[in-house]
Amino acid sequence: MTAISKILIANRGEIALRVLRACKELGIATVAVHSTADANAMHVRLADESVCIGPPPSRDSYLNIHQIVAACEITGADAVHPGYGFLSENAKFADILDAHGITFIGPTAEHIRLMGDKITAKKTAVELGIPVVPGSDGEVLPENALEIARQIGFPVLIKATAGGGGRGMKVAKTEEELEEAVSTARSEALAAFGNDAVYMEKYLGKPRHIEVQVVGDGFGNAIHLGERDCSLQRRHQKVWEEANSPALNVEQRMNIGQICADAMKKMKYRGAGTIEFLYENGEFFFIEMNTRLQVEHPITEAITGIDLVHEQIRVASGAGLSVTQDQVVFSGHAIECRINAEDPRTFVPSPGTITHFHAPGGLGVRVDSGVYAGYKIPPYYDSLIGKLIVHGRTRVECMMRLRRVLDEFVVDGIKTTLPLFQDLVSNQDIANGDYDIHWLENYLAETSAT
Ligand code: MV4
Repeated sequence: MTAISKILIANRGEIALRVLRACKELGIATVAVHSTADANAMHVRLADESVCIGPPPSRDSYLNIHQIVAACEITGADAVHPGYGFLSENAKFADILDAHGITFIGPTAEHIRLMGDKITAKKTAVELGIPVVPGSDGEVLPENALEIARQIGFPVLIKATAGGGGRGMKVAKTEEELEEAVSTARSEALAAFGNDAVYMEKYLGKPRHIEVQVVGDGFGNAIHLGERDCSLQRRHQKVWEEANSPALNVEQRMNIGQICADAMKKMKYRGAGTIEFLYENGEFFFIEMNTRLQVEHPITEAITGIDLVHEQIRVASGAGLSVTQDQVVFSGHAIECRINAEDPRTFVPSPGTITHFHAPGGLGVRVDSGVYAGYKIPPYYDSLIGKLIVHGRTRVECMMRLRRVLDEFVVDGIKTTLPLFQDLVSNQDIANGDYDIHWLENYLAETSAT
């Protein structure tokens, strides 16, 4: 056991507040770090101490490992919570903290590396008994591409091994399209990641994106906390997430959950993780694993009552999980809407000053946000300004509550994605839970004013 008494939060915005809240509840002191652009941010005001770590560009502040380590040394922080994004899946950062005797609140550097390389991640998934998308056995070279594609069967998808989040993917529908798809994917991968290695998969046409939440203690105990359906996305940015998935029944949930928990036990995974699947015609296909807390984690918290950040801090200190699988009780349905400072139709960022802000309340409502009336949103960072999480005993009750809550929410002075959710909550396909990963982009195209 390594007792944690002071946590430095290497992040900003709503997730920095989210982590601060967990630390306070656990009686752990907090250090905020911030760029010069974030001196007035809420996470800085709420933390016990704060350190300015550099100018606005992320690479000079929130991604600057040396500045963050220095901030730990100055304040005596004995652990770092990275939140999501920034350094949360940076194995070198985990190694450097380790070398300084500072606890990284996350998995081992080795597990971050393993899952960061998508070919290795997929091979590991196979070894651990997780179902994967049919595809190449490792890297595909241009000279072997046709033979491999014929074995898999068209259409195929070329993916960058260093990729993730949809960057560097190319579909080849026919043999004629293959050569160009492979060469474009390779050059895009090289430009984006400095690594031109690609692999090949059967292309799934209309899948849902369903991900399973896991937590492990690093000693061979691990549990699953059910799934989240994140199919409603635009350009690989999730917009609306729900737990449970409208597509699954209890048996399917417990089945895939158990497969994931068993896999995490085998690898002695430590920390919170998300195993991403494509789901089509009743089958799950592993695509990636994220070795961090995710933006949409609160919907899992809503249906299980388990605080994921508490669990992350516990397992980082060696204290083990607070619950066994048998003690996990799934209750009701939760939906998260991501409130972005963006035009609700074009998604063009809309930074500026928030003139009025009123967060909704009432039973089953949670708002995680780092903004307030009078706050000026800086233009340097991503446009997520808050998350609305609504819980109900059933999906129908959750949707009814969401409709009421959206009417109450006021954010003036900037454009936000709130009007989009007003539309979605009244849509028949959404009411039926009848959507896949392409639904939202098609909807936006069909309902555009022009
Ligand atoms: C796929 C796929 C279809 N078939 N793989 C995109 C992000 C990356 N994590 C994996 N992605 C996809 N992989 C096969 N074999 C379609 C996607 C995909 C997607 C996946 C999840 C959520 C949204 C998506 C949007 C477009 C494409």
